[in-house]
Amino acid sequence: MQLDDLGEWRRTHLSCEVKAELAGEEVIVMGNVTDIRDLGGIKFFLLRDIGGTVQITAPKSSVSANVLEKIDSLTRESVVAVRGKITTAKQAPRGVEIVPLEIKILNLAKTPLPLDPMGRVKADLDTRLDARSLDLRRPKPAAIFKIRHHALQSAREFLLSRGFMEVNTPKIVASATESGAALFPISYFEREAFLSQSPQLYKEVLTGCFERVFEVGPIFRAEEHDTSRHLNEAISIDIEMAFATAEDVMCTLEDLIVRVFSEVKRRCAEELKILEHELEVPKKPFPRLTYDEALEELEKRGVKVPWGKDLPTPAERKLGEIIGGAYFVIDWPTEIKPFYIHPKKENPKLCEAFDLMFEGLELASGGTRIHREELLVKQLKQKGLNPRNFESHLKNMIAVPPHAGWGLGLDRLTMALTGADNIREVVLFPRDRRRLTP
Ligand code: AMO
Repeated sequence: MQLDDLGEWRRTHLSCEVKAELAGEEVIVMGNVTDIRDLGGIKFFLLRDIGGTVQITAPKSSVSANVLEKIDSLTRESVVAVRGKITTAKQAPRGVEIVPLEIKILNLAKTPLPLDPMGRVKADLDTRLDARSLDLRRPKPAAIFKIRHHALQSAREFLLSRGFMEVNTPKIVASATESGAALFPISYFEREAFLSQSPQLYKEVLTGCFERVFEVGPIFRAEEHDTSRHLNEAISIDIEMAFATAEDVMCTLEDLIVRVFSEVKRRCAEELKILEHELEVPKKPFPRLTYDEALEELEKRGVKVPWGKDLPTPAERKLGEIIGGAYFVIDWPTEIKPFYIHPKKENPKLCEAFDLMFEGLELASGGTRIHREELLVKQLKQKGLNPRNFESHLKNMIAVPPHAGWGLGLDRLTMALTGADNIREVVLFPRDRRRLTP
């Protein structure tokens, strides 16, 4: 069939702007065809655009043969432009419909569709991710990404209001920063390079120039595990702040979390309703639990974690059940935190690191950093790392002020905001052990 071009046509109204008060007006709407019905004497379809849906009603007695022919050839999700008259109609959604004078078919969807775009027929996550462009037209996934957008926007607004400057650091790097996570090697001309695990070292150096910086960017982790909370490419909101300690940046993080939760609750009430998710804004101050206290609480409930080990996922979940909501775990053993974290003065076995947890899910981690070269070199050696591999970084740590910061996973934050139980639900095109497309 011959498809139409946009030509001179431009949209005059979004579906949500088509209102009963405008009855009699001629409009042009554009969007996707959802439901199509033929009741003999009358044909209907619903047109969906970014503003919602509007009913297009074609009584056989009053529309042209060409319009009827075009409606007959429509398939669900095809893209159309409709020029027509607004008419009031009691039986139509919102009491209003458009009677078409002319229809352009701009693209025709092939049938059968790999998914039901209305979301009435359930589909498994893999099928949905394979047809993600269709999946994202469904109400629930669409609601998740609107919430994610508003979360990121309000986080940005918050950081800007606190005097942070947004920066971009390289994602092609020469060495590791996060000892626990493996690197993805890439070939970089005649050398080997890696995808960045974190903007850590760059953001630290930048405190010496701009004092308060933040970055929203991808982090790459070559972790093999297949879990509902890890991806191989994630987005992190990183901050670094001069003349500050872990406690200072924990307060910044608390304020940011409260702001983001409140803003999402205010701006996304409709999306939260679609997701049937009751969002509770955490109260400040968030509880601060030392690593030792966390271990004690767990042991009381029969979960034993040997001192000096990271909390495994089941222990994190248990702790989430005990404490609930948002809380910090502070004063971690130095040996399990990265080399750049400052050991505690009074007890160097512990360090000034923290994790922000939300109901058993780690949302962020951070701490006070080492800003003096001698201690940094000592700490690298103690961790079994070769200071020579960090030469260019050490050279750039020129008279850097005392500083602290954190990295907050945007994907995990979105899980907390939407109630999603799998990180893949909140990432447009997730990258995991098995998935490299679409
Ligand atoms: P960390 O490695 O804890 O710390 O990462 C910070 C936050 O990023 C998110 N995150 C992930 N999300 C999904 N999949 C993953 N594989 C993944 N890895 C990390 C988590 C985590 O809390 N440089 C430090 C931060 C700092 O100290 O400033 C760092 O990268 O939400």
